[in-house]
Amino acid sequence: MRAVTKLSAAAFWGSAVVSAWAPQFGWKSKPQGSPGPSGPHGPNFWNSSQTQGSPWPHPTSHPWSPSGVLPQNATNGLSSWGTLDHPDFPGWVDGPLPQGCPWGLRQQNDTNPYNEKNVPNTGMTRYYEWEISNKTMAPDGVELGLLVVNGQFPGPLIEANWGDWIEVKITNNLNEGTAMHWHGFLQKGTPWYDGTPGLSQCPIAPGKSFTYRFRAELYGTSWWHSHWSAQYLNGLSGPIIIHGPVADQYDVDLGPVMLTDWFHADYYSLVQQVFFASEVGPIFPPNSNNMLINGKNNYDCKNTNLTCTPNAGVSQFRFQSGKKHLLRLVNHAAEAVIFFSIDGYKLKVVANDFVPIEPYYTDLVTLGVGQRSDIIVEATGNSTDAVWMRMTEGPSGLGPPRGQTGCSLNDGHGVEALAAIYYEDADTSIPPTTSNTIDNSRIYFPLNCNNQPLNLTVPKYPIPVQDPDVTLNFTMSAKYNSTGAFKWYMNNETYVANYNDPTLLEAGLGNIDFPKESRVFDLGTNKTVRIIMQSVGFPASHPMHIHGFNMQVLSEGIGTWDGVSITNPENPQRRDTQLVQPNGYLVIQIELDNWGVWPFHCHIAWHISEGMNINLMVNTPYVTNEMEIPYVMAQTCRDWAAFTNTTVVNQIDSGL
Ligand SMILES: *[C@@H]1O[C@H](CO)[C@@H](O)[C@H](O)[C@H]1NC(C)=O
Ligand SMILES: *[C@@H]1O[C@H](CO)[C@@H](O)[C@H](O)[C@H]1NC(C)=O
Ligand SMILES: *[C@@H]1O[C@H](CO)[C@@H](O)[C@H](O)[C@H]1NC(C)=O
Ligand SMILES: *[C@@H]1O[C@H](CO)[C@@H](O)[C@H](O)[C@H]1NC(C)=O
Ligand SMILES: *[C@@H]1O[C@H](CO)[C@@H](O)[C@H](O)[C@H]1NC(C)=O
Ligand SMILES: *[C@@H]1O[C@H](CO)[C@@H](O)[C@H](O)[C@H]1NC(C)=O
Ligand SMILES: *[C@@H]1O[C@H](CO)[C@@H](O)[C@H](O)[C@H]1NC(C)=O
Ligand SMILES: *[C@@H]1O[C@H](CO)[C@@H](O)[C@H](O)[C@H]1NC(C)=O
Ligand SMILES: *[C@@H]1O[C@H](CO)[C@@H](O)[C@H](O)[C@H]1NC(C)=O
Ligand SMILES: *[C@@H]1O[C@H](CO)[C@@H](O)[C@H](O)[C@H]1NC(C)=O
Ligand SMILES: *[C@@H]1O[C@H](CO)[C@@H](O)[C@H](O)[C@H]1NC(C)=O
Ligand SMILES: *[C@@H]1O[C@H](CO)[C@@H](O)[C@H](O)[C@H]1NC(C)=O
Ligand SMILES: [Cu+2]
Repeated sequence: MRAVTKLSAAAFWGSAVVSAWAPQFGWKSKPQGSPGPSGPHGPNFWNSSQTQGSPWPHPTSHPWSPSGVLPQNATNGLSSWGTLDHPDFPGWVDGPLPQGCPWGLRQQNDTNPYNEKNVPNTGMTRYYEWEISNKTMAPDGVELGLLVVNGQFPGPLIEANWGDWIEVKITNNLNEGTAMHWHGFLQKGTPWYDGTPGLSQCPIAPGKSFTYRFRAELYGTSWWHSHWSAQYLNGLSGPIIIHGPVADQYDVDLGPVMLTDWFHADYYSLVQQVFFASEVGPIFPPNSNNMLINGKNNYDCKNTNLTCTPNAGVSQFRFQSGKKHLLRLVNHAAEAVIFFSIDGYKLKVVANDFVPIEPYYTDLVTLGVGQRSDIIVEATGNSTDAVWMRMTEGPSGLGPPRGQTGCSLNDGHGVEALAAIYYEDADTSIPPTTSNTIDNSRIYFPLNCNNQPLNLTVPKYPIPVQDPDVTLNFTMSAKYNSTGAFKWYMNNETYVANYNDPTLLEAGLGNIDFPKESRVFDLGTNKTVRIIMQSVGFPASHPMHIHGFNMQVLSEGIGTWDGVSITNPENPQRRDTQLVQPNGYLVIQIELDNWGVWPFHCHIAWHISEGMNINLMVNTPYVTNEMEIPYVMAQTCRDWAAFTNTTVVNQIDSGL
């Protein structure tokens, strides 16, 4: 255990954050401009007047092309994401069917997908075979050992129609465990295929295979990722498209636009840093080094000692003039709140997570980790136009000592990723020349570390708020534990998984007397739960993600809930991930129509590592007496037990 200096919140956050907080909370702030602790980045790295005019890419002595100097297999392995060759997507997989399309006459606004009887019975299964391995790649020119599926980064697409079954056989060729989560899927009747190691299954042991089988009960855009520790941030994530009814016309489906922060380090050493960091060292918090769109970006090689090639290449997309393009935005980051825009263009938001909404226009989409937005963009330019797609996490939340702070942590070198959008007659050998149309003040901490206002987001299929059967209150807080590791707590307790003894499988055996670090909340036969969350002390925003459900988002804001206000009570926003604002509150409600044991956790990789998770046990009599767990789950545990008989697993974090 490394020794650390324990610091007050004010010292930890530095003067800038304290100043930012002073107005709301009356904290004593140091005067602006007083010398702060010297962080890992130089002073003034984020200064709006300088940054807005900064040349792109970083100045180099030779001309560059968006397609870059590295071949695709060096940056992204066997993936074709981010290249102009990448195909557009059809309205659904397979040709025309008797009723025209696989979901018949069902529309977004007249079919309740949470009632299984309404989900189309397509009779189809989509099969995938995946091999997970360890490959050296350089997504932004910096060489790194990536953990990837079938040699691809970002990982392979899962594509299916609403109502299809999906079967993914995974072979683990890493030297450690893994488990794959299908983000946003309800897993009704299949909770053991949810992919949470120590919770819904034993990890897949090295050299072993495991087959997930689950149904596409909802439709839209999502992603899959490893749920073993922070493994996914080294490459184990990829997009999911479930085709379903379209209410808002578009002409071309450009497919997934995967957005992430990027670290030039292996996840294990980053998690070590997370536990023992302080802003004044000796160990600093993991600051992201860069950002990627569909797994690509450039990097200024002078900032690293790792093997690095400048101008590796940025992602490229095609626009057809006059047409409407669907873009499926996914935040697959470890930590970043992501701000997305296209220079000078209006973005029509038509879905958040797996929930189609009444469309609204914006010029800036904000996504917390795990969130998705489907947007439609009309190509209003002329046929030779080229335009930048732009994505940033803004300035670092821990500095600089002077100047503005943002919602995420970074070293200040690669806080933005661009991708080139070319119209049909554009010269694709030269970069676009458009400039940012978003004012920097719109991405600053703390007022912007949140999703679009709830009143903008109205689901197409209305579900009113009911009086809940039970209400749970949680306080979210952070502190060092008694042995000096920084942890997140929900009501003063922190979560730890036992890889060898998954909670769901124990519950299936009727054993529900769990240790407190399993954080199981037995909801019995309650039909609805309201959860009130209050974040205190340490001002971070949290993308809270529920497995097995969409949640109604009743209210959110900075400060404390008044106990009554609900936004759009006749039809509140629903989704599977929602940001809690720094020192804010979030009130959600869930209809408990899905038996199982379901985690509800912060999706920031560090915070879930640090234990920010609770588990809801739903329909306990069914889970303990009637649930029939497939035999294969026990085999996975035997394989894991055999592996851990001979290998000591160094479980550094909560496990998830
Ligand atoms: C990339 O592809 C080229 C040509 O097919 C091949 O020569 C090269 O070895 C590949 N590089 C990697 C890193 O796989
Ligand atoms: C659903 O949307 C369609 C097309 O906008 C509209 O014609 C129909 O009336 C709507 N149905 C319901 C139940 O709102
Ligand atoms: C990946 O490969 C490197 C080099 O062989 C090894 O040190 C590392 O432990 C491997 N990681 C995993 C997760 O298999
Ligand atoms: C590279 O290594 C040198 C020598 O160890 C060190 O002084 C320098 O700070 C390093 N540069 C970066 C960008 O890490
Ligand atoms: C497109 O823009 C270019 C440059 O402004 C102009 O020269 C050209 O005439 C335009 N083409 C069309 C079809 O409007
Ligand atoms: C930002 O840069 C401008 C011009 O370079 C300078 O005048 C100003 O003081 C800087 N602001 C901060 C906060 O450093
Ligand atoms: C929506 O909420 C925002 C902030 O919460 C508020 O500023 C705005 O006035 C609201 N708009 C409507 C139409 O109620
Ligand atoms: C504190 O957290 C660290 C890191 O997860 C863990 O190894 C250690 O056991 C914890 N200490 C206590 C007393 O729980
Ligand atoms: C958590 O600990 C604080 C401080 O000891 C205490 O005031 C609070 O009541 C505790 N909360 C719960 C839910 O136990
Ligand atoms: C509802 O949930 C609460 C809180 O976990 C529990 O105490 C209660 O027994 C449950 N009620 C039923 C009917 O299961
Ligand atoms: C939960 O919080 C709400 C509002 O913050 C409060 O009215 C209620 O009494 C709390 N309930 C419990 C059980 O603590
Ligand atoms: C683990 O080792 C013990 C003692 O050597 C042995 O009895 C047991 O069968 C082993 N378990 C597995 C799953 O290999
Ligand atoms: Cu969090």
